[in-house]
Amino acid sequence: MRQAGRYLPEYREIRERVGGFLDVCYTPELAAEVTLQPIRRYGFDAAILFSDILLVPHALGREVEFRTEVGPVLEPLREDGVAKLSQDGIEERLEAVYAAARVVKRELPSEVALIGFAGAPWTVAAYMIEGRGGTDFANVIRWAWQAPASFGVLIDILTGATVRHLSAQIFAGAEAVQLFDSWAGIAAEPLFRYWCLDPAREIVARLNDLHPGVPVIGFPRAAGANLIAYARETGIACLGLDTSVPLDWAARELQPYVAVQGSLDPILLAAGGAALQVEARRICAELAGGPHVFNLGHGIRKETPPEHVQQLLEAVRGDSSSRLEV
Ligand code: 1CP
Repeated sequence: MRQAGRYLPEYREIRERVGGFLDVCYTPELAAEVTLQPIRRYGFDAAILFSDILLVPHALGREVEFRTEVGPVLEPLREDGVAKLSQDGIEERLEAVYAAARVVKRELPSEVALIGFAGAPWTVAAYMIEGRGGTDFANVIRWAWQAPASFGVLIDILTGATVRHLSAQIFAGAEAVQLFDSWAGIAAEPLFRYWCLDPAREIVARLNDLHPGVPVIGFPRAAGANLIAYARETGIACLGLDTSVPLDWAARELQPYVAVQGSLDPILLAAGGAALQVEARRICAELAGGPHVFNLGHGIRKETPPEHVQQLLEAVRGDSSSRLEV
C-alpha cells in the first residue's frame, strides 16, 4: 500500500540522502532498493513497486510536485487543458519505472511476486483537477456532472495511459497489477458506474487481452455496496477491501466472484497490542471460506513501529520463520 516505506528507518535514510520523492521514483536503482527493503526485513509474499499514481499525469505533460509535509501538488487542470494532454511517448517518459521493475524482478526471490500499479482514471482525474489531496474534490464532481462530454475525453485519455503504463510494468516483470481508485467513494451512483466501473472493465479487458493470466487487483476505496457490481462486472481477479467493509458481507457477496484482500485498519497496526493479534486472526477466520490475501485496508502509516509489522506477520502466519534472504 501507499507510503509503505515511510515507517522504515532504511527508507528515511535514502529519502534524506537523495532529497526529492520524485528523484527516488525516477532513479531505477533507488526505486528498486526501497521496493526491496520491506522484503528483506520481513519476507512478505509480494513486493509493490515503489512509484506513485501521479507519475501518469506527469508523463502526460502536467506539472507535479511532491512537497514535504504537504504531499502532491499539481497544476489544476481545466476543460481547455484536456486537448493538450498527450499520450505520445508516455512509455519513454516512464522508462525509469520499468527499469526499476526489471531490477527488482532480478533481485527478488522467485517465490516473491512483484506487483505493479497505477491510479484508476477517476482518482487520477480527481488529483489533476483539484491540484492536491485533502480536499472534498468538489471540482471533479462538478465537472463530471456539468460537462460529461469533456470529462469523458479526459477519462478516455487516462484509461489509455493506464493500460499502457500497466502493460509496460508487466512486460518489465510485474506478475500482478493493482488499480488504485482511492476516491471511488466520492462518486455518487451514476458517476461511479460511468467513471469508475466502466473504465475499470475496459482496463481489465485490454490487459487480459495483452497479458492473459496476469491478475488485476481493483481497489475502489469506500465504494460501499457498489463493490458488488465492481466485483461482478469488471473482470478483476481480486478486490481490495477498505476498513469499513463488513467481512461476513464480503464473504457472502464478493468472495464467490473474486479473491479479496485488505480490511485491517492501518491505525490498529500503528497502535499494536493484543487487539491487533485478535483482529488479524478474526479477518483470516471470516474470509477463510474463499480466496483471501492478507493485507491492510489502506496505506501503512508513517508512525507505525516496524516491530508491529513483524508481530502482525507472526499472527497471520502463525510462526516467525518467514524471513527471506534477498
Ligand atoms: O517519502 C515521502 O514522504 C512520500 C510519501 C509517498 C510515498 C512513499 C507518496 C506521496 N507516495 C508514495 C509511494 C506510493 N504511492 C506507492 C508505492 C508503494 C509504497 O511505497 O507504499 C503507492 C502504491 C502509491 C499510490 C498512491 N499515491 C495512492 C493510491 C493508494 C492510496 O493510498 O489511496 C494515492 C492516493 C497517492 C497519492 C499520494 N502520494 C503521496 C501522498 C502523500 C499521496 C496522497 C495525497 C492525499 O490525497 O492526501
